[in-house]
Amino acid sequence: MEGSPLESADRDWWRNAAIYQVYVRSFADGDGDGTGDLAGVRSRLPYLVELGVDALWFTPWYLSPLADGGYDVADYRTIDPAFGSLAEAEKLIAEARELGIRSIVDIVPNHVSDQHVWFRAALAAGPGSPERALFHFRTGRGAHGEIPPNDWVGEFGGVPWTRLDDGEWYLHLFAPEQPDLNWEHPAVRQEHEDVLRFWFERGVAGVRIDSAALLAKDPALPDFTAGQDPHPYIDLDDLHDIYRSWRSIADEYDAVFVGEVWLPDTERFVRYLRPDELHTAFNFNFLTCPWDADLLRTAIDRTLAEHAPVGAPATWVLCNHDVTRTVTRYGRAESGFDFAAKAFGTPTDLALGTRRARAGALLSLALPGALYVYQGEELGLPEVEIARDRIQDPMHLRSGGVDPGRDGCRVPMPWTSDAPYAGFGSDVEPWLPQPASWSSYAADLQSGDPDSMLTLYREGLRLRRTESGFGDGRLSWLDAAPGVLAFSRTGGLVCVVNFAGEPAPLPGHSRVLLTSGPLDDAGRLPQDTAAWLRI
Ligand code: TEU
Repeated sequence: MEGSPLESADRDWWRNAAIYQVYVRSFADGDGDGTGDLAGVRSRLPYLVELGVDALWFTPWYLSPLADGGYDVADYRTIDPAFGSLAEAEKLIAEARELGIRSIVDIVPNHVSDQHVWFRAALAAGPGSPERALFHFRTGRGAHGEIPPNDWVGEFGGVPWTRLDDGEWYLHLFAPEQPDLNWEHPAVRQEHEDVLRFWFERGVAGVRIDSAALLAKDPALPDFTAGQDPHPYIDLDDLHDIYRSWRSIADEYDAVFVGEVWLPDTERFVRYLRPDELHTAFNFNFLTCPWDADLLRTAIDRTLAEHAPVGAPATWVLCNHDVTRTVTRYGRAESGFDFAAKAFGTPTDLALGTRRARAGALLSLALPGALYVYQGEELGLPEVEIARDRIQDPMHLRSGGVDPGRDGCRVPMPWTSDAPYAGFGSDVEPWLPQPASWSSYAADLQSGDPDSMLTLYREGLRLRRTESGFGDGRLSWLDAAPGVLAFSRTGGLVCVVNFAGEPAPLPGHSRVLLTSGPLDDAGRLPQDTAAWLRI
């Protein structure tokens, strides 16, 4: 590890950070039971140090029935026994810190598990009780209350209301096991502020806020007719007051937020990033953008232009646990991402997708701001088409089996090519099946291979840390042929990406730092290839 110890490190680390997303359940299995766990993460810390990331974002590791992979939290102050214990989480946070890696935990404020003590109490207490006021309970419409209270469609499809035997309905924007909290209730606000402190006290450097634009609801829970403004539950103004009070707590601990804010309207999006609100938010416009020079340039320009007035750094994300993996997406005719367009059996050219994902990696590492890498992205893992009878994702189940869901990007990691279950660590078959090809992606094979995705990421992240010009700062576009993007950062650092059919000549008087693939015999940059240069 180069650089100074964390204690004296730059308080602005998050403006440039490379943050690695650990989907704990699928990262590494330390106890052999088929499910990834904290022991597994601890055993792989040396790998993460060698990869060269600054922080780890852990998807929810709290007590949970795992009806939505842990985004159904039964108790924020307990680690799920499938993953380990609170003492072990504290150890992991401390060990990572020793190695120069910060930790970010995932808070899910929109809803809790139906097994959370609050919801169980609400069910037991019955209609009209103060316990039910923590959630959104309503009577139904129709002569016998048999019609849901409003016409909303859930985020996972279907009706986001479930009726109880006592006749009342409760709201769940996601699965029925995820009842939505009532953010008008002071106890809901108080509890979340306490939970933030609980984790900040344990040394976490940041919090990812799940579904950050959904918590506040119009208390009338009105029907939603398309185009209605404001929307009854997306991006309500009340949210900003909640995040301002969270910010004051984070400031006491020097901790930071990253909001999961899915809003295509960038102007609305950056309101969450005003100086007294969230530090950062995921930039999904970049993630959803097709592999196309003009569209990506527009997405980059809009992102930078919208972030500038609030002074927040952009984040660059190509992949996470909810979306089709990058090498697969970029290998498809429709290379953008759209939840609604996911389908079984979509034709994919993995060689093409891999080439583009390599170029996309160098593009995103060179852009101004912070960067997220989702576990397995550095191995070039493809999306897996999971057999229908093995899919666990509620998104699949609630779509009536039409949507393949998100399990295909959550397949347990391959570590060792010649070990059972590709070295995931299990003695039994992991919770999701790994395809036959999995061991060919194993980290140990890629480690010694100069042409592997892992080597590209290691080298890219190393240069991003050691060379000047990367991270937060300015970007200037350079003249380039159609279908080629070229920009400079400070100090003569240049990134060129060729999306076009014709090989692109590289600027003269430059030294090549790294390329995503070989240059041609004339030293030109082939299609779907990126290069970093120093001029
Ligand atoms: O995802 C939220 C999310 O992806 C949706 O709000 C999304 O905008 C919608 O499904 C698109 O129609 C987070 C987590 O990342 C995800 O894994 C969880 O399942 C979800 O929240 C519920 O907690």
